[in-house]
Amino acid sequence: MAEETKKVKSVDAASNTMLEKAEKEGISTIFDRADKMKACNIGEQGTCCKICAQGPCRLPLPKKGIEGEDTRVGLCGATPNTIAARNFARMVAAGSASHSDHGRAVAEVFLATARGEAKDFKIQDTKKMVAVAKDFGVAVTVGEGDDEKPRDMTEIAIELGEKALAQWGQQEGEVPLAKRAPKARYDLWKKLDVIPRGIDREVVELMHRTHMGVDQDYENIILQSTRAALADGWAGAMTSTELQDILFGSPVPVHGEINLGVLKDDEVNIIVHGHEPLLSEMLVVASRTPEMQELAKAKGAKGINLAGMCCTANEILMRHGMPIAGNYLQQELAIITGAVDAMVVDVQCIMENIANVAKCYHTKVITTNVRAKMEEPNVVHVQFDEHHALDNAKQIVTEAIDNYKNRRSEVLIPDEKATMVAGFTLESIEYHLGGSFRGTYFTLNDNIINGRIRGIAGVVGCNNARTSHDSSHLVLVKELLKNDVIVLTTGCNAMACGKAGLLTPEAAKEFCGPGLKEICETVGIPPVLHLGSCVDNSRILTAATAVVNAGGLGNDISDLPAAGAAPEWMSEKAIAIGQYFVASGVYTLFGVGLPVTGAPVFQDYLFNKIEDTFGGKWDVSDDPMVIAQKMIDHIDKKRKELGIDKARERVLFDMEARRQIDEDVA
Ligand code: NFS
Ligand code: SF4
Repeated sequence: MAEETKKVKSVDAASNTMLEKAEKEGISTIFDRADKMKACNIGEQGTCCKICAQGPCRLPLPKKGIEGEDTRVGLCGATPNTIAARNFARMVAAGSASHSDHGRAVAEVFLATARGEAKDFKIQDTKKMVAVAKDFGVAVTVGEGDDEKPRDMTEIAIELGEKALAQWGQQEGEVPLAKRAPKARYDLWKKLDVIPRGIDREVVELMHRTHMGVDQDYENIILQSTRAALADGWAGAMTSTELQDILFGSPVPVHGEINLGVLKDDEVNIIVHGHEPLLSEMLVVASRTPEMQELAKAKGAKGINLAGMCCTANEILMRHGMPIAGNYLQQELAIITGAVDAMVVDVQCIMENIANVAKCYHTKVITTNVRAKMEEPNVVHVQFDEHHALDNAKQIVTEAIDNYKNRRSEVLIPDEKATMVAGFTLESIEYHLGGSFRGTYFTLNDNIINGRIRGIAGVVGCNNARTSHDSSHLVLVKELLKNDVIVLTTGCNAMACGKAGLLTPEAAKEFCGPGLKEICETVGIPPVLHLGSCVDNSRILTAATAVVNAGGLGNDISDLPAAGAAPEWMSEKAIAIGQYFVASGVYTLFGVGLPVTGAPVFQDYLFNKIEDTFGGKWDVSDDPMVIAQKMIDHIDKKRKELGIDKARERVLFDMEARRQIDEDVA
């Protein structure tokens, strides 16, 4: 672990205030547990196999390293490479399953809405629906020639819903959105036979192949991992993004506020935490009804304050400008303020310990999804059902209002909150950077070609309690900006950037190199564009494709001066995302560490050889400055290959400048 990333628990002042309060009140948080429990050295290397009862077979690297032939094998003879590849593959399967099952839930609600069975929902963006319907092969007109006219919107919606949902159970052929990739990429996938046939099928096959005694060729395991990962990025997750936009409205840039300071002393605070925006959309509606507002006032509160946490937060921010209380590592800390009257959770990234922390305060934890229950007695379950969505939402808001009076002593809400602009999409980037009349990616490409923008970075992903909260995110993003690399962000990185003031147009002046600064100031955009939640990483894929299609920067995503990173990753979803980025041609760097070090041959495949196949590859460093440097070097290499490398000098940092950065984040 790089020293500077371990120095402090968090670089976020609001979080540190809450950690002090936690200590004073004797509350255990993930930050304390990370200090006390060391990660397992063998698991960290990726070479612990526990897929059958003859194991766990543990194959750590010898202390002295491998001398001569590597003779390590498990009971069945599995090599470290097979074991690490299987473990890696199962992370891809779980990650892909998580995003995709979210997508399935969205598709089901979409279809129910189209059929008029989910009365509280209404399709918001019919223009986008028509565009997406075409990609799914749904007819959008009827009649021919002079008789051709637009098809009935309800019919389009129902057929789109059916076709979208059919992707999960599809057994042969291809998932429809794979064709959205640049032609060269699509052809490559076709040649390699990695285009997903159906979403569930690829995850099931990957689980089968990694069962005891099946696939024993790490390259072959990674091919199927690729197919499962593409079933996430270009099918399950992409479908979530598209149908959420159609159903709830495509985001446009909005102002919002972020950090624990958005909680209010004198209002009912409800935090929605998790990932699926289905219920939270309804909670937005419910909390704004006069009925609920009056009830809150009758119980002594000035109003109802709905704030988000983790990706659910990104969803309601993007579409409604609702405030965000914090990212992944702040979920316990929000409760410790003593001001959260209800924490409403759906699925994914919900720490089991929030129920324990809630016991020490008055906070009511409410689970809402049958897939994600908690056994603690202080947790209430209100099952979300799309057919009664508004009633469910009102019931939850009422629970929170009733709980307002139960706040115990010492409420402490940190002062910190930052303003930000979020809600960028494929479509809105086109609008901002292309102008409303031209409306294409040409202008962006021009500015990449002329060197004002050096390249594009996607910086995404989680927080991880093994590193200093938000630190690597910020060091990396600031370093990229200084070097004129525009940053696209999602997930918990987006929130880290928001808290640090990087999601404002004004940030350009302070943080960017001269070229990027000029562009951001002319166009009036922040240098870091917030594209949404983690399923919205699909927006990065479609934006990269739009850049390829606008011309002048090669024929494929792998030709672009672009790179991706997840400096504080922790979730299996991040591995699925990483693999679909690599398979889409992106150089992808992870922080913290990757569980492959115990299998040097397999590691070399992921970090080097795989590039010959996909034009993208994995890399790792726990030092965000090293990640930045590698991304910039890669961007420069691609610029050179494209013949647009003239007059670009990397800003070199002397020790003084670097020390300054460390002080800034500490
Ligand atoms: Ni992404 Fe979002 Fe955050 Fe990581 Fe979890 S909230 S889906 S998985 S921790 S970025
Ligand atoms: Fe051990 Fe092989 Fe069983 Fe894995 S599959 S636990 S290596 S015997």
